[in-house]
Amino acid sequence: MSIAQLSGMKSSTPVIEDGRLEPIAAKVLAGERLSLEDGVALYRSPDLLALGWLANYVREKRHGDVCYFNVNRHINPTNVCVAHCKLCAFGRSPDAPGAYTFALEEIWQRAEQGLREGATEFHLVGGLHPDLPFDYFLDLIRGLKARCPGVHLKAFTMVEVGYFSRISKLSIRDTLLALKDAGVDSLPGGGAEIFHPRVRKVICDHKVSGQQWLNIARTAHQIGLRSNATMLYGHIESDEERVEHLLALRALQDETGGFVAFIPLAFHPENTGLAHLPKPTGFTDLKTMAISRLLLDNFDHIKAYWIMLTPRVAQIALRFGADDIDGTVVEEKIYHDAGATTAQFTPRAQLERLIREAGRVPVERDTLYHPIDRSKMPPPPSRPNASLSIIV
Ligand code: V47
Repeated sequence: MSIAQLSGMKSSTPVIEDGRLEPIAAKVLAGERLSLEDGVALYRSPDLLALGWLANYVREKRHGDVCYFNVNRHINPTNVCVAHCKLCAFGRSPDAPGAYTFALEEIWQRAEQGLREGATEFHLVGGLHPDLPFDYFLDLIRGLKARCPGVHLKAFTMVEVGYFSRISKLSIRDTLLALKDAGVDSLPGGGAEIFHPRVRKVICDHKVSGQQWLNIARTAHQIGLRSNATMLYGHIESDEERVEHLLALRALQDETGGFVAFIPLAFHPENTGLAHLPKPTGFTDLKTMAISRLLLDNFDHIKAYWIMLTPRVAQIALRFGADDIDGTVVEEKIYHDAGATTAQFTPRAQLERLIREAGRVPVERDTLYHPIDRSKMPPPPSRPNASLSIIV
């Protein structure tokens, strides 16, 4: 049976080649929730075009042709990290070559540069430093808010929050309240990896558990801090473990409604403790994007992070379920330490071109997906002899 028959749409819509997908397609078209078994069947199917069609159907029902992007800047205060996760090429011991920790002034200067470039969001994540006190991070945030009051601070993963709670001896709730009070506006989605303990034991043994990650996210949402969520795929996880991960996020979203966007993250093995593993392929990237859109029926946004997917695959993902291509980024370390060959910065004109050529309508957004109208905003501050004004 064709999807056209199932949906009553024009016969030019594609045919499902893999008959096992037909009952799942019928559920999607009827707006019914998919199960664990459905998710695994989607992963096991080679019928990428049918999957993409279904994900695109759901995506267009929610967002039409709109595709979001933002003007942001990533800042990684330190790469010194006690966790030594096998999956990571970014973290270093304090005395290892390439280890760095920015002085607060350096971070604030980077942020002020970001402000001049028109950034509406700073994305701050870093290592679990053995010596920096929690106050360093609170001062960092207070200083950013004082210097760039209009910029949204999306800062610190659930893993960092768990670590801050340990070193400050505050409860998770009080740690989050202190961060919020200092000026954190929301949390990024990193550190989720794959929740299953079998996988975590191998790829990130010393991090918070999957259950702890979910509990920290729950507490953040309860005190009014929204967050993103991620899944790191393409290493040692099984299809079932991927789908269980997605369904755990869906269950928490049912409870709190606090997740803003989901970002599937493709594993980059170079320079990691898992460098012997092959990189996930484009097929897996697009499948994971589509399956995420189909399973996460209570998430508004699915992001195709161009740094990780490459701009080419991210662009195609805009027709496989994604409604967001992330932002200008400017300076990226986590993926580039792990062998990413993408640029670190994509100007907004290029993001808009990628979106338009995929037949979508680019809409600049803030972190919480409110559209931004630059004509109604004050121009970004300029500095005499500023070396670059690259974005707006
Ligand atoms: O937490 C680390 C992952 C995450 C590798 O919330 C790796 O808007 C692949 O979370 N290969 C950081 N992945 C990135 C992240 C993110 C990115 C963009 C937007 C948002 C958002 C969040 O990257 C880490 C970890 O899960 N990671 N090392 C690696 N070798």
